[in-house]
Amino acid sequence: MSSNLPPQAKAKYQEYLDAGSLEERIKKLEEFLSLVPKHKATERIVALNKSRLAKMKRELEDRKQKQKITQKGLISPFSIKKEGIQVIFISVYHTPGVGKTSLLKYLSGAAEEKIGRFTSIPEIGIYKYNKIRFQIVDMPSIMEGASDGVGNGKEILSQLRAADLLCFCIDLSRNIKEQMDLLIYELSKADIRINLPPPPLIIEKTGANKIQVLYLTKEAKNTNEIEELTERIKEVVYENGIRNGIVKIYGEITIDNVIDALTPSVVYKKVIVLGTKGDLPQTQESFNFLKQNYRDKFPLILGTSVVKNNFPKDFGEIILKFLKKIRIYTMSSGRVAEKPLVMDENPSIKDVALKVHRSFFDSFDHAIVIREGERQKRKKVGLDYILKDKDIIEIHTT
Ligand SMILES: Nc1nc2c(ncn2[C@@H]2O[C@H](COP(=O)(O)OP(=O)(O)O)[C@@H](O)[C@H]2O)c(=O)[nH]1
Ligand SMILES: [Mg+2]
Repeated sequence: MSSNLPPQAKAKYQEYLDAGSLEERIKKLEEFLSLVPKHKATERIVALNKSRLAKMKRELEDRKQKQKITQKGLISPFSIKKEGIQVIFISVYHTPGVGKTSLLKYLSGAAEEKIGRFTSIPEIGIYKYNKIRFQIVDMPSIMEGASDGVGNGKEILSQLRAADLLCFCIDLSRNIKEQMDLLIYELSKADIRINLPPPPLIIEKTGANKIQVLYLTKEAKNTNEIEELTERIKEVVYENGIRNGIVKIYGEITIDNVIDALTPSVVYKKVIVLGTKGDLPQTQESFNFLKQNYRDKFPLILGTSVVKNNFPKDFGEIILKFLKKIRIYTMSSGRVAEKPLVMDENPSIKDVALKVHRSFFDSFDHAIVIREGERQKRKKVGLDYILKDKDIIEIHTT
């Protein structure tokens, strides 16, 4: 163990070495890492131990997966069958609550009788916007230690991992920093990365008996100390039990990105912030504080009040835009479907054909695309044609 570590960190490292169960070892090593000051001299130790942590978490994940298979049939009250675009409301525990169930009722009409009462299991409602269905999930709130299991925290956090969108519901009449920081901290401990794209790299196992690092774009090469980074990457990959592999890098990355890529529990989630109870005194100041202090990490922060009926009328539109989703309307025999297909942006005709039904792709001949506002409104196109939001398409088969 390096000599430039504080004594508490060294003691914690010993506890990690002595720990028995895998869970305990993970916990101790996490605590150790939080005690290590982060600077140049400790960089290597931090990276190596984070990598060890990633490996242990992978083992734990594998074990859980096996348990899940053997425990089939046992359904937790926290598990939610996904329908449409899933949006989860989450907040910090307070009495009375921050207003999640009230928002759910406002958007979907569900769970009215639960307003003002602590909801200990998720409540679900459907919010419809221009024929698109959003499944709104009102989660029980979390408290400090949730990521360690306090107050069903593990079950709650594990549900967040499947969501398409998370909404932090922040009571504007209470301390903003306390609520935001607790949510950010517990989610980060549960390996949920907020409003970050997955890092541009993949790790592939190969036959060759070595670890190779390839920088495949100009941005990827744009790192000073590239040799040092390469060495570091090889170390952490090796530490994870990978003896032969290729690390392909497509953009600017850090060593932490590589460790995240080795940690199966890491997920990347989009989060918006909903300030609630905006009708109460002093909430305008709180809302300004929220925007000023958190806008770097949270590009979308909205103030609301169900009491004043103050909520964006185009919430569905806002969500689609934030998630970079678009709508495609299919047409058959000249009749346009009311309900759009919701797709990731820039889909090709091929993506749409496959989504509708495989047979549309197999026997595809051509498609007609109708795009409002275009000089040539109606176009005959092939499988590679890229679509835009609100395009209407008719697929013709042979
Ligand atoms: N003034 C005000 N009170 C609200 C608002 N939304 C909810 N409340 C009240 O806050 C309390 C908790 O609401 P609830 O929806 O149950 O919160 P939850 O625990 O987060 O689900 C209830 O007494 C609600 O009537 C709001 O927009 N303004
Ligand atoms: Mg509630």
